[in-house]
Order: sequence, then C-alpha cells, then structure tokens
Amino acid sequence: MVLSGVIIKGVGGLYTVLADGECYECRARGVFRREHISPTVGDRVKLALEADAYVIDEIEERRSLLIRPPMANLDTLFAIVPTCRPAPDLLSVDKLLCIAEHADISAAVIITKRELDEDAAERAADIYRRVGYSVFPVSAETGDGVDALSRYIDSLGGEDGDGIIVTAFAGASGAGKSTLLNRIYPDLHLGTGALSRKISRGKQTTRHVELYPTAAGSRVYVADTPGFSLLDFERFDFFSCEALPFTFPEFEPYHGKCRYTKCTHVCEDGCAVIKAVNEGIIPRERHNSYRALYAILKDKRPWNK
Ligand SMILES: Nc1nc2c(ncn2[C@@H]2O[C@H](COP(=O)(O)OP(=O)(O)OP(=O)(O)O)[C@@H](O)[C@H]2O)c(=O)[nH]1
Ligand SMILES: [Mg+2]
Ligand SMILES: [Zn+2]
Repeated sequence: MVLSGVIIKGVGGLYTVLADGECYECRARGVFRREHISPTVGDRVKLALEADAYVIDEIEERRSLLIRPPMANLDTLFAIVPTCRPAPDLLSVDKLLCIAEHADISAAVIITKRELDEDAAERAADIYRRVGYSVFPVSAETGDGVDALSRYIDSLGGEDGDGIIVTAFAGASGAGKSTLLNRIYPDLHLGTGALSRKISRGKQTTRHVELYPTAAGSRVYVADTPGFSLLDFERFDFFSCEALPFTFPEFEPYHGKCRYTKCTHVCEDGCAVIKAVNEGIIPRERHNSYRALYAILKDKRPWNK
C-alpha cells in the first residue's frame, strides 16, 4: 500500500509525514542519501511499507527549495522583522525577500514587538508597504495586530481546494517568531528564548523546522523555523546579479527605462531606478540593500556558493 503525504518535520534522519490526516514517523530510502537528496519539510512524498514500517519512497518534484530556512514548496514566506531588541537588520530581511521572489514564493512582512517603539515599527512597516508587500505590525506582548495577521493567514486557504498550503515564519534569531506563533495558536506551546543581555541578540532557541496546522479543518500550515544568526549571513542561494533587479518588485515600472541598456541600477547616470529613489518613490533603504546584495552576487562564483 502506498500513502501520499507531506513532510512536516525532519530531525536526525527521522521524518514525520502527514498523510490522510495521520502522522507517520519514518526514515527515507538509502537511495536519497546516495544521490545527495535531503528530504525537506514541505516535500510531497510517497510512503511505501517495508517490513512493517513506512519509508519515504519517492519525493515529488519540488516547486521550490530554500536553503535557509530549509523548506520545500513554500507557498508564502513571512519575513519577520523586529522593531528593536534585536535591532532590525534590513539587509538580511531584503535578502530573504529576494530569495523568495526569485523562487516565485509569495511573501509578506511582519514587524514584531511594536509596543516597544510604535514609531519605529511604523517606519519599518512603511518601507515594505511602499514596495507592495502586505505588512503586519504586531505585538505578541499586547496582542495588537495579531487578529489581522491571523485572519490573513486563514485567508491563504482560499474558499476550497485540496492539499495543504505551506507557509513559514523566517527571520533573525530573537525576532519573536515562536512567541508570535504561540500568541496566535495558543495550543502550540513552542519554546521561546530570552535575548542575550550582553549582545541583545537571540540565542537560537528554535532548532528545527516544523510545520503546524493553524486551525481545525484549515488547509494552511505554518512552520516555525530557526532564526538566522549573523554568521549565516554570507550564505546566499545562488543566482546571478543580472537576476537581482527582478527580485525587487518596486523596480518593475523602471525596467528598460534607464539611459544604458546594461544599467546595473547601482550608480549609473540616467538610471530610472535611482531617479525613483531620489524622488522618494522607491525606499532608499531598499536601494541600499540592493547595492549591498549586488556587490555580494557580483563577487560570487558558482564554486564558492
Ligand atoms: N517586548 C516584546 N518582547 C517580545 C515580543 N515577542 C517576543 N518577545 C521576546 O523576544 C525574545 C525572543 O523570542 P522568540 O519567540 O524566542 O524568538 P524567535 O524568533 O523564535 O528566536 P529563534 O527561535 O532563536 O529563531 C523572547 O524573550 C520574547 O519574550 C513582543 O511582542 N514584545
Ligand atoms: Mg523560535
Ligand atoms: Zn538603472
């Protein structure tokens, strides 16, 4: 008998697969390891019975695969940005959004801990609203903004349809991903961490990716994921610097409008993107991230990926 399901958790070579509403703990066939394919949370898989135990027998072709957070077939990525404590690192947020855009994954932005500084939360929210993302400033402490976010997550399930919708909370360690998930879904009881007092950074409390159901009967699942640390920052899913401008949705209206056809939009005269930045249409913070990411990608070679 063959079962079809989705990997919702994988730790140490042991996978939890949700199939027909039941969870199966299983291992993967050795052939995947030999072929250097890692079964990943979000993978659609087929299970086969082998000597009384189910094993992952087949992994369906992936629509997308992210390295960080390690997830397959994401439908929506929530980029989690703290208002402060730790200070928001917009470059890594923008990098995450670019990777999602490049992989054709829809994205939304959540600004956490807004009660710590409402003005700063609004400023951060404004940047991403101007880009065109759905933005949710929230406080897990006071509950402000949490209902609107919860309704948005519910709405991702649509009216009907089958199969599960895979979403994830991703962002810096200590940004408040697990705390917020607990606030929205009190049954989860996820572990959360205090910030290191000395460096005001998260201490990587969440250690593995796991997908959780959002509500009884809902198709929408949301993953809590381990936060990034500064060390991870250099790792970048590889794509060329030529592809980078197309991962900034707010550059869209300006493609083909620069003086030079090969304009990189970094510093050229007659660049339509830079003009839009100077006119206050494109947020300057975003263009700063663009330039920094462009520099990283330009130096990147396939072999030092
Ligand atoms: N003031 C305030 N603190 C918050 C809020 N949300 C989370 N925190 C605190 O931020 C710290 C980190 O929260 P976590 O939920 O563990 O952060 P995380 O993003 O899951 O971190 P990792 O699992 O390491 O990636 C904890 O001390 C939380 O209590 C909030 O809305 N307001
Ligand atoms: Mg966590
Ligand atoms: Zn240009």
